[in-house]
Amino acid sequence: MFKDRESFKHEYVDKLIKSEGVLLEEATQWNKYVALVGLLRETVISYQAIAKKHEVAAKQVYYFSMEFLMGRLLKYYLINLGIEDLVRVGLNDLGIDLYDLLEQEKDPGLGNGGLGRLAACFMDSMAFLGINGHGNGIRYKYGMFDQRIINGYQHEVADDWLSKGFPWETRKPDQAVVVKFKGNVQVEVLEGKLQFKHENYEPVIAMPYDVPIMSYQNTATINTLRLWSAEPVPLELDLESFNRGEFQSVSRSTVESISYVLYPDDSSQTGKELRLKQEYFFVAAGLGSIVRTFKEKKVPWSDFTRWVAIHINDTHPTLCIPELMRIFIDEEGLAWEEAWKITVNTISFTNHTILPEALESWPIAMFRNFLPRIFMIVEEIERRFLETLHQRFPGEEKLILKTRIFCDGQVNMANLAVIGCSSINGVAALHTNILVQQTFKEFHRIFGYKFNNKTNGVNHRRFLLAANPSLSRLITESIGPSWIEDWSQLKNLQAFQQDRSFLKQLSAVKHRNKLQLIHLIKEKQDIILDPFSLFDVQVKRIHAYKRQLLNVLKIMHLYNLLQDNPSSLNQSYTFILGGKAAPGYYYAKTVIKLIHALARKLRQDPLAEQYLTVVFLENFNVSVGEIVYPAADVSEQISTASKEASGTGNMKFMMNGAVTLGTLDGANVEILDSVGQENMFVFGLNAQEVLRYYERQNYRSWDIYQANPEVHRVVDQLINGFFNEEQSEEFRMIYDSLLLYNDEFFVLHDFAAYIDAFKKLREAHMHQEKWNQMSLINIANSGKFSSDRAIREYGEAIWKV
Ligand code: OX2
Repeated sequence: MFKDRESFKHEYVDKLIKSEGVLLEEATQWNKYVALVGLLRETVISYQAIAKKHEVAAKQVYYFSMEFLMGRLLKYYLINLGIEDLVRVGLNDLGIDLYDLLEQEKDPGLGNGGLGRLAACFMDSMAFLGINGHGNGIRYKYGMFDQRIINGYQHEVADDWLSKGFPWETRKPDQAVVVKFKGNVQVEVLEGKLQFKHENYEPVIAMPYDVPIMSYQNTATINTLRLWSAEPVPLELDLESFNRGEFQSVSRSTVESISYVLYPDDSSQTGKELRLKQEYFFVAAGLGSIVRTFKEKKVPWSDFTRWVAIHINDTHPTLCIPELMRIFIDEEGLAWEEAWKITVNTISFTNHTILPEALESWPIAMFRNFLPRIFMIVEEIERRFLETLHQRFPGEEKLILKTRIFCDGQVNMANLAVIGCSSINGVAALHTNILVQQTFKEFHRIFGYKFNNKTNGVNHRRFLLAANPSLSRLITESIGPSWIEDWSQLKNLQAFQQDRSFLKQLSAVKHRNKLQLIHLIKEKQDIILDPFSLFDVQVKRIHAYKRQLLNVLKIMHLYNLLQDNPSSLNQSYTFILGGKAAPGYYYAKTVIKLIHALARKLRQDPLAEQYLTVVFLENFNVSVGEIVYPAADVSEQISTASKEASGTGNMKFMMNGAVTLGTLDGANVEILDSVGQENMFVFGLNAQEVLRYYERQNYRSWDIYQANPEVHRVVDQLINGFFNEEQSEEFRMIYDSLLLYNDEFFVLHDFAAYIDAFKKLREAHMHQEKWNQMSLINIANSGKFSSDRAIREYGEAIWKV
């Protein structure tokens, strides 16, 4: 690309003039940033053009997801292109600090949490492995809100990430697709065949914006993330059909609202009209463009599955099933049977949660009103499905009830997804077992062959190589650089277990990374932390099942120990928590306030101040994560067993040498398998025990409260003025969740075991060398949690690429 530093400088200054219209001396930081991105983007898309030319015909994978939590791209692409140093030095010659330009980039927050970040990691690994895999999603005008904390309360600020533009994207008007909502369907018989004519609909233009996806040093596979934005149809475009009454005009604001904002709640389904519109919008747009591309091949429809795989990320894009059927039948004239066979064989589905409140369903009347033709198709899918069920399982009413698409006035999207896909996977072994044995038990009898596990993975090049350069350097010096492209090589670090000098360096790296985090927290929140303190971190969405509350109660308990005996803690602990609460989730917001109340209480007590610090990291997002994971000593993964499908933060921490304190939930089970009991602190009920309690309904949190004085004390402190005399009612809701509502997430049950595990952890941390060994073993065994491993499995077993 750039021959040398001089040619880079030349091209860069030229780019500033040609694209930004400014000379170097006049350029703002933003101009300088845009020019650099422009250069990189052009380079990457020119690789794409060349790759296309040489491309041997290959199957294309389309990953449909409502969320892509990409994080910043500039630094990462500099690394992938292998030009970070050249660019840094070149810019420096021009009087520009690369760091300042990196700071110009907004963090594109088009996702809530794990699900969206997983999609982003998968995009990278597909490009890395040479799979032609493209993302299909929504270009939300406003992504995940920015979290501000005022007096301990969360405030949401709109994330206006596009205000100055997003220089990585290219608008593609020639590839726009028209999406049709509402209206009515005329059925006619033409030459003995039924014809369906959609009339009076409300058209919306889906405008694609493409972002090129390039992974580490692989210039032969440049993929595309295509994000759709909703625009009104210019009437003059098709005045005749408008005059014929074929479609209705819709106001600009109604149309634009479709891609206006990301729903900021990943744990409950609200059944809102706008969300249904968003789902159909990006599904219809994506499939429209896939079919258009396929038709250029001029091969028969029966070859569709050979060339195309469509993956749906959770149930949000389930409308792919009826929409693909609609295209095949109404637009391409295929018979139902053939269309169905192709559809099922092309589409695969990942489930990410068993929380009942997150499983999507739509009121039938709303669904029919917005998507009249799709509704007819879903009805027919169910009719045919029931027909086969009655034949195969005569008289099995329960089985039939549990697998219906239409039930209790709702359209059940998970059931539609299972019926219409060839593969359904869970995201960790435990989660998949629960899917098969509980959530989709009946379906498992019908379609056992469809179910499989694909344990999640994370992009180790972003979360280790790029996020933790000090550790990456140490690893490369020790085992060579091949781990960057081959995750299994990390295992070779195991050989350094007894190497004192290595372990010392490892601990020095951790110290350096802590200083970096301390710097960030000082800058952003004006709080000063002690780098010699143990950093215990829990960063993730705030949710009752993730049990940030359990962590808080633990810290309160440590405080109580200190009150009773000032010499009970012999080292200093820093508890770092962070994460966003859904704006309407009152309980989660109260937990944030509680964390702040505790932080204040500790700050105000001179004794506690020496040993215990609590910090709430404001506005946790991908960029903040990249600084936090490398600095953690302890990774808190303490969800109620069975509730966290997988977790991916657990993997990012582990890769960076943090030791896990966790329950046997989600992928923690597999982390334990990898590192062994001596290198992880496990506690609490396991999934089976939790599920048994739910089934038998024989858990009594009150009994634990009565029996355990330590539990009694911290629970009382929630409401007895411990935090603040005047506002002792503030945390009543949390108190009630534990006692009045019988502690749905077993916080009190697991409290004693958690305290015990933490005590063991504290003891272990006293032996520095032993601790560093544990840290090393975690890093050495984290390779299997690379998304490269996960995507290889998806590619081989599901997409057949
Ligand atoms: C999350 C799950 O809660 C988490 O356990 C998992 O690691 C992640 O998806 C990626 O698979 N929304 N977010 C999730 O599920 C849903 C639904």
